[in-house]
Amino acid sequence: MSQVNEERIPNNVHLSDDKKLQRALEAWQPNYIQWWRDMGPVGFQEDQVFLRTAISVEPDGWANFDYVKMPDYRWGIFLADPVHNRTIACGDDYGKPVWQQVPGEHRNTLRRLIVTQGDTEPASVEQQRLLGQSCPSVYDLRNLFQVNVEEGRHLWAMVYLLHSHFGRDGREEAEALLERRSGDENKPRLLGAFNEPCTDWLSFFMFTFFTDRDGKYQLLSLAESAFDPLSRTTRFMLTEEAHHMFVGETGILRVVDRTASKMKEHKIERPDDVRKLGLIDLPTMQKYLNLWYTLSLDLFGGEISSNAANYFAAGLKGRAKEAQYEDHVALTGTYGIDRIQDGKMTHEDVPLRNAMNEVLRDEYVEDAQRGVDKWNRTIAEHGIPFVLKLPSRRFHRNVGIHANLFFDPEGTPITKEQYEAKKDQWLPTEADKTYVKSLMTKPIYDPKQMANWISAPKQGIKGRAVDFEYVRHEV
Ligand code: BYC
Repeated sequence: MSQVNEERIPNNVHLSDDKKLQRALEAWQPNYIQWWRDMGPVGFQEDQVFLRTAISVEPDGWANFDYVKMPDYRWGIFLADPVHNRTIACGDDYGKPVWQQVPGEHRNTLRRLIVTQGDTEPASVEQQRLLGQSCPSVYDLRNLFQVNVEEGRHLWAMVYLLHSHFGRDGREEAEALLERRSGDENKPRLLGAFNEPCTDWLSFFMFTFFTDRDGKYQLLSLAESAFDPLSRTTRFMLTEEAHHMFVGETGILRVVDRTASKMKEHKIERPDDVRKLGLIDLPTMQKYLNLWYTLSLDLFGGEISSNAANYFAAGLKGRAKEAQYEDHVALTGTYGIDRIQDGKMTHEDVPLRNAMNEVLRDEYVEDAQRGVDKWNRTIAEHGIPFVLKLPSRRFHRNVGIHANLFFDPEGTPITKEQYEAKKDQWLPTEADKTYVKSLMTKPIYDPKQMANWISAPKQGIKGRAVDFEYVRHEV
């Protein structure tokens, strides 16, 4: 193991050269571990888990796979290598050199963006802390913990920036990141979706597919930041994020595959008959999809946003893969938005900068559709006439111009009464949640077994078999 990794906090940022910063982070570390023990996965803390740990940013050797007890995980600080002569990717200062330090005029805004990003990471661990108690297999249990420890590392990534660039208020924000709690009325997490319960595995797979994908797009957008340390840290976070979305995409694929194959085998179509076999029926999956997709759409912020315009103008956030666009200043274009005004659907052309949240959401929707298409191909391969659909982005929104209005999943405006009357067909009901949870009351800790409601994965992790003992759990 390299010298770097023998330090108390593994890093590639020469932490030992800055004793003050090193001491401050080493003082935060025990509080973080305490938070992990209090709010991380319930149980399993003394088990050996086969986990990937980031050890460098080298493309062909960045991770080490081995058994580790979660509280001993080596959470480290890794920034992607600097890009030589990197210049500002967008906005008013397009083409000027990027900043290695935070400019005074952007200090508050940058701190807020970093805190918002940082807040989602522990929030998701808190949301998922009970899932180990109902896992469908040891393979899935390990993937859950992999996601959890890496969200913990992403918190470290943001806390490093707060400590190294924002002085005392940065340190205070780092403490506050360990104090807010997902779903707590008095000290909730900052963004809506991160206060929603995620206590069954269908929700977990939807979350890692839809909500982690918001993470991907927000990180892509922050990777374009003129504040170079933020760009470098988010670029490396994206490497880990890919696995989280894989967990969601393949998780749902396996649920869909299991249900559709059994529907074919038993020649059944009615959801009740599917449930009699202990499987998750496709209309219920559609409801969970509707919920997590729309909660995740909210995470992009308002469609028309002066915040987004200011971030772009200042070069704090760009569009995903900003280089793919021709005009990086975006002062002239407009973006067409359909919205209800005075009770009527109207069309509005918004200055492009103010629509940057919507531009990012467009890319997200397209990417999400690609995964849904895969699920549908699997359903079709079994000859089942059912298609999962992304609902309209106006449906069930709590943030932006469609919030507090009523639309059906096709995006057609309806009355509150019509919405209330149909809501149970579109979103999971208490009865649906109870049913889904009833399938997961007995966790599977035997590596040779898989829950009835999900197919086995095609392959295991890092060349290991699917039934490898990914978690050595003492029952
Ligand atoms: N819930 O102009 P607006 C991830 C607030 S996920 C509650 O519309 P803006 C991960 C907003 O703060 C990625 N409040 O929005 C995934 C503002 O408040 P003020 C996380 C919300 O500012 C899975 C007001 O509404 N990263 O990494 O353009 C597992 C009007 O704001 C919400 C980031 O989010 C909401 N959903 O955009 C683990 C990146 N949305 O100013 C991890 C950093 C908006 O009126 N954050 N508000 O007090 C940002 O870039 C922006 O803050 C947002 C909002 C895109 C979130």
